[in-house]
Amino acid sequence: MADLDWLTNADRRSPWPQVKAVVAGIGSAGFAAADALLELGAQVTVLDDSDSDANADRGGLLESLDATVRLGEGASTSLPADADLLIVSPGWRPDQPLVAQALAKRLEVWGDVELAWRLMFPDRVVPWLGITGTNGKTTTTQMLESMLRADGLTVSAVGNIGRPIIEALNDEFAYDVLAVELSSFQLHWAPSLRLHSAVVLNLHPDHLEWYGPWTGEDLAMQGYQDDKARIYHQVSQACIYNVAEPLTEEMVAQADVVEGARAIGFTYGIPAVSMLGVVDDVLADRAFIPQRHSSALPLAQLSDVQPQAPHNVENALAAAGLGRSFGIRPAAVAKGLRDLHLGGHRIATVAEVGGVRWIDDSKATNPHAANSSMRAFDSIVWIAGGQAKGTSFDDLIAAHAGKLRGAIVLGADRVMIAETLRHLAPEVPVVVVDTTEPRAAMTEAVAAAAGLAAVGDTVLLAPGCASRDMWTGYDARGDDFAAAVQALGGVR
Ligand code: UMA
Repeated sequence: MADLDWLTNADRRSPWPQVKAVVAGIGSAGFAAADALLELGAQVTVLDDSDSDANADRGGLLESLDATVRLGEGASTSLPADADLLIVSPGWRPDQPLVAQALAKRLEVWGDVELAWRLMFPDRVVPWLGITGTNGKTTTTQMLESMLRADGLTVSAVGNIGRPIIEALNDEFAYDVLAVELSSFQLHWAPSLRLHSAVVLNLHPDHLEWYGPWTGEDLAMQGYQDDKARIYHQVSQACIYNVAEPLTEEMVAQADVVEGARAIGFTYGIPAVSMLGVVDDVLADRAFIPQRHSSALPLAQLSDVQPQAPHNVENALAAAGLGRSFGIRPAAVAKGLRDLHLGGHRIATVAEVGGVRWIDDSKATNPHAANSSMRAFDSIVWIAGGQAKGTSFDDLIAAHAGKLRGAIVLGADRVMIAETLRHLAPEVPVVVVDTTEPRAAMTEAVAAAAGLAAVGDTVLLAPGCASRDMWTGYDARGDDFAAAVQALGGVR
């Protein structure tokens, strides 16, 4: 291996042609990373255990740029002996053989987000506003992007939301700012980020199956929490936390930030000094105004937030906090919220027939998100299930048992959820759908829900689980729900 000690501090100006880089994964993150490294002249090998058509297409493109590409079962079992650097796609765990080999050899191991941070053009360094948390990341990122745009700024929403950050860096025009959604995986593999401002929206068990195998089951939650907390590291302006979740404030207190960075809270209640919150029907800023000790500045009406559920108002306040830390005008917060057309499947009303509301919150892919949904309704027939990803449903069911009129469970972890319901909500009728063909299963679930719902009830698809055991994604699951509800006709 050549003497590449400089790699530890590498940036865009480094002598990349000397580097033999291995990229693990050829999904959107890996492809963007390999492409950027090839452009800088690095020698790139890309490995992926799947030779799907999409991967083969991307592989062909990279080969035409002189990359070496190995696809198919076993492709990632061993690290090329001459590798200097490993770039991992976000979902790769530290204990996977390829990654473990690189770590054992003390190679630099970065995610695509770390690479993007290092490869920013020195003459157009763009501030990053970062968003993480278990739930609400994508919505908050969309809200922030819309607010920044409403202020006349050139912005892109990037990261876990779908667009690799590295791709945006190579856009022809320079951005004023980036709205960056960061997952715990991305934060794990990105040790040098120094964000302008950042928020951890909330923290609840999720992705424990990613941590357990290398932290040990007992420390999985701690590992997840530590990675989320990394977002505050070296923040220069504002560390924004959720007043209702003291753990997020604690993370800020423990963070190593740039001197002068402020801790700013957001709350669904009345804001204290250095917080954003709600006063009557108004979202108000008591953080970014000189008179904050005596007054609050109105930013937007509650009705500007759609859907107007409490957790979504919290998302709007977090986005407003990030935007205000970057100096956007108050009016841009209201305009940004109004301009925003959120993606579907987030507490979307699908039908309202015979006094029963049918709500699609297929985006609720973990128990905490399902909890946010359930908080918004009083009398619920609940459709749940899918892949629970190692999480527990105990707290969720205990918290809402009193308002459940019935529950229908389907998907891979249906039995676990049904058993939890039997223990913690023994009065609630439970229907278990064993069918695994997605459409048929959802049709059965919807029919069972129609049988259990009475006037005044809400049938709520808030699965608390990922959808990939049966569907291609949460959107396909929500679409099947809507189709099955429509097919009921007069519903009830
Ligand atoms: N692979 C292997 N061997 C392994 C594991 C994976 O070869 O042991 C390969 C897979 O075959 C696949 C590739 O690695 O071809 C990884 O692809 P991917 O689909 O997992 O990832 P990307 O397409 O690169 O997308 C990633 C993020 N995916 C994950 O974090 C799992 C996307 O977040 C993100 O939008 C994208 O980068 C751009 O930044 C998605 C996600 O599900 C939405 N995120 C999780 C979440 O929100 O809960 C964290």
